[in-house]
Amino acid sequence: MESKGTPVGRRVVLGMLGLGALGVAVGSRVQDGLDSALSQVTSKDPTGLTGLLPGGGGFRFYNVTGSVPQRDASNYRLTVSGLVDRQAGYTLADLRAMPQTHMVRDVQCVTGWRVDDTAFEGVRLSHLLDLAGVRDGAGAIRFTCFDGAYTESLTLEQARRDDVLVALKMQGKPVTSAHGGPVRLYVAPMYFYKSAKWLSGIEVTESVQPGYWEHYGYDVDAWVGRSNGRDDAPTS
Ligand SMILES: Nc1nc2c(c(=O)[nH]1)N[C@H]1C(S)=C(S)[C@@H](COP(=O)(O)O)O[C@H]1N2
Ligand SMILES: [Mo]
Repeated sequence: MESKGTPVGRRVVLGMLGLGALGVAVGSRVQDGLDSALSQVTSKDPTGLTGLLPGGGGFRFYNVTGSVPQRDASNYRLTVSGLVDRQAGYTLADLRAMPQTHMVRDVQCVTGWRVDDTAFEGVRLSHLLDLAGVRDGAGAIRFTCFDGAYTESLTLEQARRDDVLVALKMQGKPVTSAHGGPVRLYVAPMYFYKSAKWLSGIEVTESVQPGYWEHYGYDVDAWVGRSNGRDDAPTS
């Protein structure tokens, strides 16, 4: 598994520089957004607080835009579109009524921090794809987010894995706004940047379209320990 001190590839360093510059540019606005998210969470659920603070629970807060977007059961929609037989727009209630899969896996950010044994629960992405009926000629999925900026992608084969979830719960409770609620993606075998927060669109496409961080040099196939300049393969 991934550990601290693993050599970091050149492209990852370039990407981290990109992240640092962005952090400087929008840092104060990000902090404002986080503060308002924190106050909302605090008023509803005091125990949610520690999980959101840098260092608290091990998670770091990431957001490429300047505020934490808010949607709830009243206005959340997840659309499934593209190369499918049946387009769909699911409410939170629709998603909650589907078969739920629970898994406990490690979270690993490509910049080095990790949170072991994190519980995720939600609908398998493969289930949504089956409901939609993927057409011949489809090869990939493009994910969009209601922050209006972040995107991600998976090959169809990756998307059909059992350990890829459209997550409604994280750490045993509904995904908080700061963690990408009400619905985020969880791609267990890949670095956490694949796990798009504030998920609002699943588009079936012909081929992979690189996501947000992938334009900054991060690998599209983001297997933990086998991408981004890291290689845990046996040496003998
Ligand atoms: N929409 C969106 N999703 C995102 C990101 C983001 O900035 N925006 N950051 C990614 C990265 S790099 C990481 S490490 C995780 C962070 O998730 P967290 O904020 O719940 O710790 O979300 C991923 N998904
Ligand atoms: Mo990350």
